[in-house]
Amino acid sequence: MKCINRVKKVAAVHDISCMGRVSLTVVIPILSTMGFQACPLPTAVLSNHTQYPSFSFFDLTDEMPRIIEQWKELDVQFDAIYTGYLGSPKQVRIVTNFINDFRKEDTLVVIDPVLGDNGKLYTNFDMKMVKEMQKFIASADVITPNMTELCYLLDIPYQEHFTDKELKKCLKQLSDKGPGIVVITSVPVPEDPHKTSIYAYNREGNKYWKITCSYLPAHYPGTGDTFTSVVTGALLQGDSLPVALDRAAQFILQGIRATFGYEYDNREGILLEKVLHNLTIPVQTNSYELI
Ligand code: PXL
Repeated sequence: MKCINRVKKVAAVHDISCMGRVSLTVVIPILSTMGFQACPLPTAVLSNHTQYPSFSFFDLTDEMPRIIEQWKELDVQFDAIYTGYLGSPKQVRIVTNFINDFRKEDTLVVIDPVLGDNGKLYTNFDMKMVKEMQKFIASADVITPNMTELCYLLDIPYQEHFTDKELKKCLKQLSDKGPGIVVITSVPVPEDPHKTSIYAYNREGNKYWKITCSYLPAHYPGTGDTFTSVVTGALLQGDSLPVALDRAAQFILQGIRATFGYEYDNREGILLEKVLHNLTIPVQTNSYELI
C-alpha cells in the first residue's frame, strides 16, 4: 500500500530543554496546532535552557545516528526538516548527512542557525561552531538568523544598526551561500525604539521584504524558536513568504502581550498556551512592505 502523508511530517531537530519555553517544547505545540506532525530528532536533554545560570546537559550525539538509521528502516518521508539548537560541530555534520539522505524534491529545509543573541554567542558555543554553521546553511531552503547570528555567519563585527541598503546586501550575501529565502529577525528601528523589524529576501522573484512591528521592552527566551516554527508551518500550509512573516510576527506580539502584564520570571518564555489557538485563524492584518 502506498503511504501518503495525510498530515505533513516535520523532522524537528532541536534540544529538549525541560524548563523555560524554548526548542522542542515550543516547536511541537506550534506545529501540532498548525496541523503538522512534529517528529523530534532530539539533540540534547537539558534541565532548562542555557540562559539560566546553570543547567544539566545530556548530549544525544551518539543516539542521533541510531534514530536516523531506524527512520531509514521505516522509510519515513518528511515534508520538512527544521533544525534549531545543535549542541556541537559533530552534530551539525550528522544533521547535514541526515538532510542529504532524507531530502526529496519537495522537502522544505529550514535552518535556524542558533548561535547567540545580543552580540554574544550562547554558553557552550565557540568559533568552531560558528565555522560549522557557516557551512551548514548551504543545505537550507530557508534560514532565520537574528542580528547576532547574521554577523557571525558573515564574519562581520556585531552592530545593532544597519541601513536598509546594508541589510539588503547581507541578505543577498547569505542567499548566495545556498538558501533561497533568508529572514533576519529582531532588527532594531533606529528612529523608533518602540518598533522592531524583520527583513527578508526571496531569490524566487528577487524580492526584499520588511515587516515592522511594535516592540515591548522585554526579553523572553524562545521567541526565535516560536518565530521560525510559525514561519515553517505557514510556508508548509502554502502561505506566501510575506504572509508567513506577518503571521509569525503577529503571533509573537500576541504572545508577548499575553505575558507582559504579569509579574513573572521572563526566563520561562512567553505564555504560549494562552495564544496557541490564534494560529488556527487567518492573519488579521498585513503590515509587510516591499523594499
Ligand atoms: O531558543 C534557543 C535555545 C535553544 N535551546 C537551548 C537554549 C536556547 C537559548 O538560550 O539555551 C538549550
